Amino acid sequence: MAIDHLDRRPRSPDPMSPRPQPVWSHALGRLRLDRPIVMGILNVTPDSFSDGGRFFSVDEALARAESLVAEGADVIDVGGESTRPQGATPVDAAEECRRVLPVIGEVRRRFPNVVISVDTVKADVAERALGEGAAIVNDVSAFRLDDQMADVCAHASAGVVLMHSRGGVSDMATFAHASYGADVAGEVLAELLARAEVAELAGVRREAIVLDPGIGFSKRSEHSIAVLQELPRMVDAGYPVMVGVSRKRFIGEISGVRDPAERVHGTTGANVMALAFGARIFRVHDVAAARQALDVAWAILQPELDG
Ligand code: HH2
Repeated sequence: MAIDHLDRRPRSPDPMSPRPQPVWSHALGRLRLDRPIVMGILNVTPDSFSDGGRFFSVDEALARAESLVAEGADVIDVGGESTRPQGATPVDAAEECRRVLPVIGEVRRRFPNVVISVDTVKADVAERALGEGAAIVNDVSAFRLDDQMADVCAHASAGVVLMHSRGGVSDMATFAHASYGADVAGEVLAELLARAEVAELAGVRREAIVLDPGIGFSKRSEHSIAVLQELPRMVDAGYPVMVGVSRKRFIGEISGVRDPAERVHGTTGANVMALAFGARIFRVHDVAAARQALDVAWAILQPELDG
């Protein structure tokens, strides 16, 4: 029975096979994807699900950014609007700009070597953040919620993360739209590929696009686990893949750990599996743990180190 179960598991992509895109191009250059890329989360929000309110002032956010860099983050993802599962409070573009722009500008000045992404669904916010020194737009709606987003990203040659979700900001992290047929991963992939087409038609270059299955977004735990199990299918679509498993609900449900801040070990387990299944970019709260785990797992995955 155990063997049956193993036999049905999707295989990880062959690490020897050439990956179509070894780089991720963004507004200020390129990130090489020949090692795991760690994206540290910097929420400048009063209500994020696992660290809301902790880094709300500019000074506090900068101190946090400094730790993320010291712990080995390649990218800092600055977000000013929460999508927390309990139902987030949408904020307008002016308030979101007030939260993120000073932080982005200052992080850019103090840490010129770190790449900054802005976590937003609004084209206005993205455009102004790119003007302050962000190089990547991380859109949890994959350009669904703002018609101008694709144009803004194309015009700035921004790197983009197209994350799978359904619904609006206030319900995308709930189960309101979590209905799937038998092939959850196939549905998620098809919806994401349609968004990638929209992006490319607007002029976003293919090598600027990263796909993210949107763990916990419009997904029950079994849906999140299904898309992670079948991550190689997403990788085979030819775009680099990012995952955001950090401290999420499915880890709490599997482990029984209620406090999100205590879910670092479960996060590590999920990230390492995602790496083996072909993900290359990892959005995390706990950068030091992810850096160490992913670098070690990556070294073990390298064929030239075998035997
Ligand atoms: N998850 C969250 C927010 N942004 N972006 C991408 N690309 N992928 C994710 O999985 C993802 C994301 C939710 O986590 P967090 O930022 O900690 O919480 P909040 O939405 O409350 O700010």
